[in-house]
Amino acid sequence: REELAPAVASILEAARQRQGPGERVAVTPRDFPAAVARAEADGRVPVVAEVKPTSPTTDGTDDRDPVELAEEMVAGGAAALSVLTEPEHFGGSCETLRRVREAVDVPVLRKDFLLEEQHLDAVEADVVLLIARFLDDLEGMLTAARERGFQALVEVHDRTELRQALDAGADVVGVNNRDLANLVVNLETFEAVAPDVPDDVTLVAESGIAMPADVARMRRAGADALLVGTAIMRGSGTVTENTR
Ligand code: IGP
Repeated sequence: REELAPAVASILEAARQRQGPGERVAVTPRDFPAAVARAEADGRVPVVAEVKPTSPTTDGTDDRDPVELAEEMVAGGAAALSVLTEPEHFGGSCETLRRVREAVDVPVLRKDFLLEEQHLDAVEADVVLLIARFLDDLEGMLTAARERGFQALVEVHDRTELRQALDAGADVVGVNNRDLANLVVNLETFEAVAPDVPDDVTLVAESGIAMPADVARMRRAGADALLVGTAIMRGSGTVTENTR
């Protein structure tokens, strides 16, 4: 296997240890592609606003109430939300996700390092993140996610992973501008992968979107939606103010 940044290796190690609760969930999801299309039709840039208290590349932990933040993000126009549930490196929790999903009516993505089927059983969400790079059996996980009612955002970082995602049947694809091997962000990542994504796939640009020029750039390159964490957490929580 490839060399990974120590922080990422440690995240994966912790994720492998985690046990699912054993009880299979059955969700009726809020439709993510429809929420993206609705935002677009309303003249809003479709933003997936992320509740991320901390990360391996962030200083300190944001201890504001995640539910209040989530409500502000939705009031500010977010088409959907992403909530970190990884506890040790991102300050997330499944309980936070549950409370956020109860408080808002937009689709909520569960952001975590889900490596096995049993990890899908922890909590109800509308969309789960599946990171192609870390999943040997992506198709199996995609099927397992769908069996439970989830939609899946399959995250890729290059065209090889995109091919794997499409072959596995992904219909929502995220291109992570951050390379999980070294944690470096480069917006060219999205630009290199986007041309190979079929039109009927909902395409999300992830990470490193910090200002309006980045938004415009990702949109020009074909992003249907933008996943923004740090830039939104840093500000007051409203999308319009914080994608500046
Ligand atoms: C958000 P940023 O640079 O706006 O904070 O990035 C999101 O893309 C990032 O949190 C992320 C992530 C992940 C986190 C993308 N893929 C996988 C954990 C796991």
